Amino acid sequence: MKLLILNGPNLNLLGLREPEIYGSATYHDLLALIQSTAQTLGLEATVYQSNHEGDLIDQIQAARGVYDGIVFNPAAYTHTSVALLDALLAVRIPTVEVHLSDLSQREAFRQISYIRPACIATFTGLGIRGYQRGMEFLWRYLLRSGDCLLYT
Ligand code: CA2
Repeated sequence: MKLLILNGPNLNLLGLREPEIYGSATYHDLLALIQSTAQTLGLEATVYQSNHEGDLIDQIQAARGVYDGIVFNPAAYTHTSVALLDALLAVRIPTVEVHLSDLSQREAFRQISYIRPACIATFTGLGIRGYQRGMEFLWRYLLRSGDCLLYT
């Protein structure tokens, strides 16, 4: 099983500011958690971060036939990007939306997620543990649905 973990703008700076909102874990901590979760579940995880919307769209398009599932934190593009929604709807790869912070407790403009209609689940407000929960959720979902393209 192969999962693509996609991160949007500024998430590479995780740990450098606003720990009260995003937690104190660094981006390096996040990468380590993703790889240890992948090892535990016996799957392969590839992480990609970009500050550019078009890059993220390219990655989603290229994921077709390669990845079984996507864990996606589009960061600020969550609240603006119909293009990311369209890319996810086009490739139809099971996708889990993840946010470090609890969006329901934040500004009105963060209450809208354009990508949510294309996602099978959302984890929000769990810090970097949300990525682990998202990977576990996809792992179970893919094994149950029999939709896994690649077994290792
Ligand atoms: O809570 C989340 O994961 C967000 O997707 C993070 C985005 C924000 O725009 C969304 O509304 C919610 C911000 C990403 C910036 O990440 C940093 C976090 C800490 C330090 C530097 C960057």
